[in-house]
Amino acid sequence: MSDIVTFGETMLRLSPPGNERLESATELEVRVGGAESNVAIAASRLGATAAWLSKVPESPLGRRVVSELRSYGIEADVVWSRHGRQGTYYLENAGEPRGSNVVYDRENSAVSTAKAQEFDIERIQNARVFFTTGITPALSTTLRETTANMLKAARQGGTTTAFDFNYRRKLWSPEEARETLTQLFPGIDVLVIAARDARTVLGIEGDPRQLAHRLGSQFDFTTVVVTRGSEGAVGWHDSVVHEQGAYETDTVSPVGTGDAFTGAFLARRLDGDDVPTALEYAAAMAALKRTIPGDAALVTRDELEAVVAEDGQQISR
Ligand code: KDG
Repeated sequence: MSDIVTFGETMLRLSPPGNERLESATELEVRVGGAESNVAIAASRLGATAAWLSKVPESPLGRRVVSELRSYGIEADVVWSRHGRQGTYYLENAGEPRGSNVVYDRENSAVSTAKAQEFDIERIQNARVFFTTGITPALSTTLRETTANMLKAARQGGTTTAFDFNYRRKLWSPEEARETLTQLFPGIDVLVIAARDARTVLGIEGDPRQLAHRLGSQFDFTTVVVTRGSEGAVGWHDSVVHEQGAYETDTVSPVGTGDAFTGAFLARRLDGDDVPTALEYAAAMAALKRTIPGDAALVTRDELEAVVAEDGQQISR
């Protein structure tokens, strides 16, 4: 039995060194990344047992993804497929004003055909938390149904369901995302949503405390966490709103910051923390992730404790 089971696509990530442009790069660094496995890794770094479910091509590329994730200590419980490809993304890194650029090459990936019945659903039903994101249903109509079925199965088994809204504008329009994701809301206990996504996709503007409260009461979530990047996060639970500032950090790589935050939040909640304490650890984990290249938050518990203990580093609360 795992504390947390996640489901989604993990891609190969190819990035030119430094600030090189993709169109002229002569080398590409290979890593792996995907929101749901990033969350599993972050949670496992804090002591949770974590499994990632997916469908992966039986190919050297698929094996690369799975073996790398296993090397980070999470269980990769995958359906190996003879059809479909390994999803890939290219990442150009640059400072402002260019910013970083993501190019997806993930159509017809093996996971896009994954059905709930291909997996051991008891794994989800025996877990304490089942987690997926709004990226998964954006990948195919099959995955829309699979995501809904997995959330339903989790609930039937008494497993807490957690979901990061994670709107990806390169995968679908705000209207499509709103229509699909709000249909999933009744099956979700813990919602994590960026204030930016609430604005773009749900059309909800304004104060993040009111936003968290409004989402929480309107859709019957147990917990809502609204993330605000460098402005921190707001958590709504038991009708009470808690505010958490962001920790100062020297950013080496922002990719995966939100996943590090969510993985830590879930792991600390599973450990018995109340929402404000879990938010504090999540914010510290997010800051530490930004100092680490790659998608995964390869943070130690001692590092996290040290950052939280140095309370003076917080820029706002
Ligand atoms: O959250 C980080 C993710 O964006 C990255 O790991 C890639 O999962 C990914 C996606 O679909 O964008």
